[in-house]
Amino acid sequence: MAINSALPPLSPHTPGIRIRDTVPAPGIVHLGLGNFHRAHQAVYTDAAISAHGGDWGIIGVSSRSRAVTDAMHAQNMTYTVVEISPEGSTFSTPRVHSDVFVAAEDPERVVAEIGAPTTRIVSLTVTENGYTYSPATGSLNLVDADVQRDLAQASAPRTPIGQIVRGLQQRSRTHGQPVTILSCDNLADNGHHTQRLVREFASLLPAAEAAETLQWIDANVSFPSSMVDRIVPATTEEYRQLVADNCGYSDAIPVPAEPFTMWILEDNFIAGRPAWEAGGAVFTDNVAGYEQLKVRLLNGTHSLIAYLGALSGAATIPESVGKDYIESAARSVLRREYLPSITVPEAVDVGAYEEQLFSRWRNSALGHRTSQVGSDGSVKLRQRIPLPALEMLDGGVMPHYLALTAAAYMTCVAPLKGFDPGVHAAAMQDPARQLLASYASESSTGLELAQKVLGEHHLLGDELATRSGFIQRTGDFIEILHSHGAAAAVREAAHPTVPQPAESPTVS
Ligand code: CS2
Repeated sequence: MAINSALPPLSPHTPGIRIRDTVPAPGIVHLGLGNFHRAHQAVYTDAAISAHGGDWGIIGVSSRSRAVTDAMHAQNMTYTVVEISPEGSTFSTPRVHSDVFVAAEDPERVVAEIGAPTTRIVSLTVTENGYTYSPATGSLNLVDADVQRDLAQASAPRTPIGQIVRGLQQRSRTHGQPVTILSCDNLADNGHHTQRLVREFASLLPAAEAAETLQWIDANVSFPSSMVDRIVPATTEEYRQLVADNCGYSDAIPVPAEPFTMWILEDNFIAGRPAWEAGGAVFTDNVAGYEQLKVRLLNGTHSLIAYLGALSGAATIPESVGKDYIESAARSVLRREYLPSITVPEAVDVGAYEEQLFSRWRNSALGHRTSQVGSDGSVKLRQRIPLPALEMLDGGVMPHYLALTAAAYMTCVAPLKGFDPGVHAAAMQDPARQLLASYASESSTGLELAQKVLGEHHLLGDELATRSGFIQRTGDFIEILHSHGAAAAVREAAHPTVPQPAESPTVS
């Protein structure tokens, strides 16, 4: 992986870099050692420890891959964060990981680390998909083989929720010290979402064990919500080269990131926390307002940009949003369909927020891929579309652009027979890809596909599954995307050619 074998590898002794000379003692176990964590929470933690000290080192757990853990060991727990903007790049080298390892290689250690008395926070960036919840119900996905296995056997859990519950049980049975579970993923109300799944898992254990575990959790574990925001693409050879050229060392695992970063948290840490405000984190009682703002305006709009872009041949988000019709669709879904569904926090100027989003998306130096944002739509869209869509439908208005988002997603990952959505759509990964492809192979029209995916499979939840007008509209857009392309579908969303009286809410 080395770029230039003549260059020394990055280490704390590399001349000319500012870096902590010892790794901090651990206080946090983090599940999900991907790029996002290393460019976000790790950077805030570095600032907190630099400003105020404290044993808040992070034990980073990668679920399966050794790529990051091997390199972190080889580089003495450090790596480069490369802030990329069209004006230029800046480089920094956080060093906050006390240790890192791979869960699949040492599953018992995950439980032991979560259970250790030194651990006061267990944080997660495991993506929407890592929570093993069912998009249809929002509850634990009991048909997932790993969930079933983790419930049936106490040892070597594989799912993050299973690992957490087994680690909490260890705490309750040994020292009994309280701990905070901190979700840092893009899930609406992520603290409560995680708490619900953890409690649900615990409640499915054998009766006596379930009661004891739940009681301990309720008294000793806090689940603050947090809103995380920073665009962090995947590492490529180009970024390794950039580091080599600018820093004079070779780093196998640099993390590219946009300059913008934001972290809003609920201050509910039962066993203490680092002074993350030193890195700019904001503690507030209104995390929910910020989460909705971010998950809908940023992430929801991002999905539409990714799917329409991929279908238009755009490899990256800046290339996609650079097409006039995609920018116009993005602005419309943001303003007309996502915005009315949220209460904007008082401190936020929504016009400025929108402009800032577009300028972040246009950061062409960053090369954020449409296939990356488009991946895992089956679990991401469940967080983004249903609530705003239902609110509009209940108010008698058809959310055309949200239906277009769902249709563009299906066209990318489950196209009808004979349609090739292109290489960027093909590169999108999705846990439901195979299942949706089988629905597509049994469908001959867009409507049939939409009915199967939304109506029968409940991909966007139980409630939207009952809204035939929305499903019909999604089917229309699938047809247009297949026959006339993304620009035509955007025209149809802007000037619908079919009368669309939105249905009144279904009576249950
Ligand atoms: C993106 C996010 O992949 C996606 O779905 O919308 O990863 C987005 O880049 C981050 O949430 C920005 O904070």
